[in-house]
Amino acid sequence: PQPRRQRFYPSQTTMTQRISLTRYLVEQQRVHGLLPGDLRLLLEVVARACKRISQAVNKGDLGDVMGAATTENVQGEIQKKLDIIANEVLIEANEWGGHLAAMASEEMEDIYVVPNRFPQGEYLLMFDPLDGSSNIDVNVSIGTIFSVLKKGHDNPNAIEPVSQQDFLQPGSQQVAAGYCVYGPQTTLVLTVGDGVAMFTLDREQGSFVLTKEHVQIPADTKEFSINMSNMRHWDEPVQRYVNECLAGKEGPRGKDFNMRWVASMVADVHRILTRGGIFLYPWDKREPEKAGKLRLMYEANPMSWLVEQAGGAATNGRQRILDIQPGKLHERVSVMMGSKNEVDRVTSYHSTL
Ligand code: AHM
Ligand code: MG
Repeated sequence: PQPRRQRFYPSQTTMTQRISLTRYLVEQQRVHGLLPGDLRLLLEVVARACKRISQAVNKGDLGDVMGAATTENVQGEIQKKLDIIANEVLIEANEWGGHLAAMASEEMEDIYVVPNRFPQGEYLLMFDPLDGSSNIDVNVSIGTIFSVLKKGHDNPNAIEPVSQQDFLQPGSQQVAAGYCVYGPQTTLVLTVGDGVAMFTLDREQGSFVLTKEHVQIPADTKEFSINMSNMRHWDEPVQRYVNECLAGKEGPRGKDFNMRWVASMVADVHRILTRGGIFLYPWDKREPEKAGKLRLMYEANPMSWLVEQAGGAATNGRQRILDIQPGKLHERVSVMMGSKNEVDRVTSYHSTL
């Protein structure tokens, strides 16, 4: 493999050598040819929107941003005010730049086609504007997740107007994916297919600064992340996997495991990208027709690509998530992702049934 490029980090260099998100993206475009100009613009605009969302999140009770709205989203969940604000910020920031054909969001039933008064581009942007909404009012980390596809990837000559059908591409077709976690720090995490990079928001400068590159998830871990209160509803392979973790040193795994559950996928996956671990939100028996809780296209796919780009794995127990052909925009999926050896193990338990 090619030797990795070396970078300077703030701790080793002067402030003037810090690498901004803009510079990182320009280098990806110029040096690696990975990033068409329009895609670079798109990512800068998403980052700018995340800064605005971060500001709103930080205001908390000082702004009119806390608590429930009076509306329900397409999933039948009561929306929080911040869900709506974050959705609007992302749409307003992205609709005029000429880089997008349409957007789709957890908070909107149908796709949002770029209005006629603006030029239309070739990209499709999907997002969960504010993931982990139940944490907003208790001042715990939340985040924005996004995924970028190209319109008509399988039919570049298509001239039909953009439709939901254009979005129904497997995650392996993503051209960029990332999330922004609003925690003790605001951190933007990004992949364009050349590994995973992390950028910390410098509030004084108002810009994202590169703080980690070539992120790698260790293949082994002693930490799992799952909502244990649902244990009795899981199917047998997931019960077996978690029971073996719980059995610790004396059990078949021969080691003690730790458990963490933030109830924000963004925060849980951020921990896994930082120090390893496995995250599971499996199918369960209560609503057997539902494939899982999390949404495939704007939650599982972008997170799966980031995790794979960092050397981890992501499956639904039976199949690589990125290979799933979506049938509808708000499709749900069972999720197991993180340290490769653990994901491989729980996936293998599904095939031995
Ligand atoms: P949301 O998109 O409505 O916020 O729901 C998704 C969230 C994930 O971030 C998190 O992993 C999960 O739901 C938490 O679920 P639970 O309430 O079962 O702990
Ligand atoms: Mg969500």
